[in-house]
Amino acid sequence: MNEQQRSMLLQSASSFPPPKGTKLSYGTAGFRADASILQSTVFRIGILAALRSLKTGGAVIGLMITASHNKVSDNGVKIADPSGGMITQDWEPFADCIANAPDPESLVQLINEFAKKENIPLDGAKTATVLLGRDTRPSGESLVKAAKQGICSVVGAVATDMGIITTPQLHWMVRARNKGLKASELDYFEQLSSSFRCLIDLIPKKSGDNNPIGKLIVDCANGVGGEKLQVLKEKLNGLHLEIRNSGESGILNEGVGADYVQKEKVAPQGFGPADVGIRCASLDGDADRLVYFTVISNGNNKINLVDGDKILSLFALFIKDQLSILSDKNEYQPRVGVVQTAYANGASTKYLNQLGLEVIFTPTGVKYLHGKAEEYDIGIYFEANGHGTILFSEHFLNWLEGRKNEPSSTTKEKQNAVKRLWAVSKLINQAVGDALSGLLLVEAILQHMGWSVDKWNELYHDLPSRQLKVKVADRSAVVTTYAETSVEKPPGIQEAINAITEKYPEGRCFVRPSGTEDVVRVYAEAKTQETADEVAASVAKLVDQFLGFTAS
Ligand code: G16
Repeated sequence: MNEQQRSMLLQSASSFPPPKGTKLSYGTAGFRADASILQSTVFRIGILAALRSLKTGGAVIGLMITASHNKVSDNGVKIADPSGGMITQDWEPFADCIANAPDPESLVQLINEFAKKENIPLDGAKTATVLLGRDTRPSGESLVKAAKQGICSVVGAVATDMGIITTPQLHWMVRARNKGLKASELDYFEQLSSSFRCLIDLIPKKSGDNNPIGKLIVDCANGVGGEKLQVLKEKLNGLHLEIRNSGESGILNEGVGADYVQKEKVAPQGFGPADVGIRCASLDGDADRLVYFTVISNGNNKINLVDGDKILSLFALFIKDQLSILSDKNEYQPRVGVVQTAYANGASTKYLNQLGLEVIFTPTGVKYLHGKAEEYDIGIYFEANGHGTILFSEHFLNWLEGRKNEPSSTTKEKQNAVKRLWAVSKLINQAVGDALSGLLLVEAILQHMGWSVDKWNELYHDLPSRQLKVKVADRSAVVTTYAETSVEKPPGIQEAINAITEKYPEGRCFVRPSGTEDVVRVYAEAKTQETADEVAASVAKLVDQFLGFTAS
């Protein structure tokens, strides 16, 4: 590192002292904490983003300021790699180190050592480019400024602020920029709307039957999704859409949004008896999660939840149907893989297995699921919380392209299946789970099938489940294994969990530390709702006994 670089870093770092007495770590989806303590972390991650760009030969890197589903007073920062996916996990320890460096001198020393080890040129000969985005949190503006200062304290680095956008839009733009494709926000909307229209146009229409599945109402969590969905709505006339909780009044993620709806299994604010029988969906605060639901009549705000597992099942079924139209014994058979986590409802896994699909499990976090899904020709991944997408390999897309140009000897049905799969690959975000593109794909498939939300929900019946959060003294004391289905530490807790669950028919339960909130999560399934609640409550008590503030 030359003297100019060193003094630039030292000078700017002196304006961003780290918070005292707090140790931050790069969690499930980046750093998250109360926004008031994040200035220094975001500044330092700005530096990291610029280094990552230099390391990858000047490729565009994304930096998103968001705390997604967390409460409005929180914020966070995460990095998108040149592929548009999450930053390589190899860099997470460095992120932790620089976030916690106690003073500018030690920060610069860490950067210098890392740059040497990774052969990152810090002489200004190369340009680094970082795209910035933020969600609607009030703290976002000043955190973006901190990120820009971090980026610009690396010689030759340029920050481009994309303003308020959804997290998946930023990931999409990074991927598109690095592939030399059209990458503006307008291009994003154009790609989604044109591929959606293509799927709708391929549905054999019965006369006078324009959108047989009726209206959709979308809860936008009082976040960024409302404004963006409005843009899509204006571009699409095949979609009968009503937007609610778009943020004019109401607080981000408070009593609204995908996380609330999925965890509490109740209707979000602004929904009620008048909505019974209507298909409803919910996004989260930065529009990377999607769940569907219907309001139950006289149900005291209760809902029928159609979660990420059901979205996954619908997508898998559709893809499988299209592939079977194309299938030819002597031809290439694409490998389809389905990726879930321990939160996947047992009934969904059984259903997917029955479809003949290969189901793989990873720990929680898109960074794990995405990587696994990439190993397939078509990798479909979803978390039960509504975070997921479908990935298509280059190899598969090339094959599809070849089929597109096949002579007219192939049947119309086959030609249409090719066009449908091609349109899905354009519609569904290839960089990360995206509630807006996921929603359009769900709507297109339901219209294609002529299915109501109830018919879709009947694909299988969820095993009753319950999720709880437990506040503990130190959540990092919980260490899990086997894709988070078993606890290694503290010793003895897994045996105690087993002793509880084996008392209940079809009982299953696991605990894991959250990577986005300061809690330990408990998930339980059992034959009835009552027993699932019982298992969850007993295990939550156990977690408190082992790890709670009063535990010795
Ligand atoms: C993030 C991750 C998801 C994960 C969720 C909850 O979602 O992207 O993969 O499922 O956090 O993680 P945890 O249980 O560790 O708190 P989001 O929507 O908050 O970005």
